[in-house]
Order: sequence, then C-alpha cells, then structure tokens
Amino acid sequence: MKDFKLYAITGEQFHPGRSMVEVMEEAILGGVDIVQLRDKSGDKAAILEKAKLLRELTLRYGVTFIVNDHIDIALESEADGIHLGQDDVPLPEARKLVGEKIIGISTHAIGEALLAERQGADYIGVGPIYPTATKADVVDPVTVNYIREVVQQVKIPFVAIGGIKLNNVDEVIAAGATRICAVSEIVGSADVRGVCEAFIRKLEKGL
Ligand code: TZP
Ligand code: MG
Repeated sequence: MKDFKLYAITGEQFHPGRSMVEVMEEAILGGVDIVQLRDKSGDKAAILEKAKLLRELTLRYGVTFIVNDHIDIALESEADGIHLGQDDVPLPEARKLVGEKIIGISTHAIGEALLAERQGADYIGVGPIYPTATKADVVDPVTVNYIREVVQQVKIPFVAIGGIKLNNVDEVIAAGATRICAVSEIVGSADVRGVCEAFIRKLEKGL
C-alpha cells in the first residue's frame, strides 16, 4: 500500500451541520492521506451511499479510502481496503473476500499485532493510546508503551490511534509512531485543515 502519515476517520456526530464530504475534503487539503468511513449505524444502504461519495472524493485527490467493518460495502464502493477489529471477520477469511485490497487490523496487545502481521495484514492500528469517548466499549488505554513494543517487534506499518490530540501527539511521536490517526481532534475542529496541517508539521519534524 501507499505509505501514509495522517489517517482520518469519519465521525459525523462531531460536526453537526456540516457534511462528511465537506469535512473530509478539508482534512485532505490539510494533508490527510487515508480516509476511513466508520459508521456504526447499521443502515447499510446509507453507509453504501456515504462510501460512494467518499470514494469519489478520495479518488479526486489520490487519497487512500478504507471502509470499516463492511467488506461488502468496501467491494461495492471500490474502496482501497477494509479495516477490521478483533471481533470482526478473521483476517484469513477477509483476505479471501477482498483479494489484493488493503486490510488493516486494530490491535491492543503485541500478540494481536504479531498475529495480524503473520496473517498478512497490510497495516495495524495501535491503540487506544489514551482514553477516548469516540469508540463505544473501548478497551483500557494501552499507553505509549505499546507503541514502543510494536516499534521493536513489528515490521508492517502501524498507525497510533485513540485520544490523540495536538497537545499530546509529541509523546506519541517520541515513542516511535510515524503515522497517526485521529477522529474527534480532526473532524470536530472548527479548523479541520489547520489541525491536519499542524499534525503533519509535527510528524514531519519527528523527534
Ligand atoms: N479505535 C480505537 S480508538 C478509536 C477507534 C476507532 C477512536 C479514536 O477516536 P478519537 O476521537 O481520535 O479518540
Ligand atoms: Mg469493526
């Protein structure tokens, strides 16, 4: 897959009155290079419609597009890949369905990370680093210590996620993360583009 630095996930509850496409376009203009559609509503028809809109947007900018949970919607919308959690379809099964598409896997412990790598994940999510209210039933924060373990033991790309803000991302980068993902800090901002640009500046500077 194309490498990336800043990964944005949709969260419509954080931008009442603004459309998802408008917010994500601003994020892309700010430097986001992966967009994930994450929609837990269960309304498949509505999710497919959103997927098609985001597919069109991301193609226009040459940005990678990932669908959370729904392999069928990823296929139908011609997304670049899917993102799956520990309780979703097992990776080997997902691989049979999506072929060469990108598969990302959420991990919360080094055993999960190593298994995902062995099974052929294209990237892993590493988190939640900090407490977050964005995800229901989220596990306890793994802290930046888990980033250090992944840096030492995992070779595939990883993206740090969970409670990451402009005011704590320095610690995440210092622990070894070179790719970060945020929901509320990006899409909930009055200046989506500015927040993304600030994240990118920090990631490019490294530590
Ligand atoms: N997976 C682990 S934490 C999380 C997801 C989808 C939510 C991250 O949201 P925020 O608002 O960046 O804390
Ligand atoms: Mg899932």
